[in-house]
Order: sequence, then structure tokens, then C-alpha cells
Amino acid sequence: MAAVLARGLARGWAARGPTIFSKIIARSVPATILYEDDKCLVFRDVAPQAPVHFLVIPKRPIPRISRVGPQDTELLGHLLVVAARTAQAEGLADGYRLVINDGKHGAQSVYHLHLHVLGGRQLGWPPG
Ligand code: D5M
Repeated sequence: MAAVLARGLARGWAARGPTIFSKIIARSVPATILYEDDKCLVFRDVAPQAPVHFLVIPKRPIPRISRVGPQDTELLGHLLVVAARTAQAEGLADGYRLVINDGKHGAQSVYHLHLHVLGGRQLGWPPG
């Protein structure tokens, strides 16, 4: 079973199938939801890397930022506006960071596009 799963992951099945985030959208997996509208969902990251760490995801399951096209322009803008508004609501008046990990070198682990919003402490640069 493990070998089958490993081969599947190596072939990129994880990049095409439904992810844990689809289950959060469907409410079959619990999450601490901060905001929702018809296009996106915002919830706290289960493994926070900062005092405030939440994710902004489109409800449409785009796998990764490198797969977007011109048809996604409005949606991507909406995700950024929602990220900024939620950061304000979370009290991140001293600033924060937006991160989108893409693919293997970007250390992406969930293949449903998501913006990380991290704040509440002084962040370092460059990232690892
Ligand atoms: O980041 C994927 C992020 O998704 C990572 O920071 C953990 C988070 N994650 C994974 N599962 C969950 C659930 N169930 N709830 C909330 N957050 C979750 P990446 O950029 O793909 O590496």
C-alpha cells in the first residue's frame, strides 16, 4: 500500500486529485475559519509558523500558482484583497508576509493554491 502511494505521489497524482483543502471547503474536515465568500475561504494554518498564520484559498481548486492563466486574474486579485482585509482584522498593524509556495523547489505540500499570511512577530529575510 505504501509503495503504491509512493509511486502515485511520484507520478504527480497528488497534484491532480482533491486535497485536504477541498475537504475543508466541504466541511468534511474541520478548520478554524476566519472568512468565507462565494470565491474563497480563509482559515488558520494547522501548523502555524508565526503567532498569526492563516491561509487564503480559492474555492475553485487551482493546483498551484504556476498553473494560473488570464482567466484567473480577477480571482487572484480577490484573494490578495481578502488576505489584506483579514490581516487587518487579525490586528497585524505592524506588517506581515504573504507567501505562495509552488511545486517541489517551492516546498509546496498541498496542491490546492493557497496564500500563507504570517505575522505577529518580526520575520527574517531571506527565507530558508
Ligand atoms: O503549505 C501547506 C500548509 O497547509 C501547511 O502550512 C500546513 C497547512 N495545512 C495542512 N493541512 C491543514 C489542515 N487540515 N488545516 C489547516 N492547515 C493545514 P504548503 O505551502 O503547501 O507547504
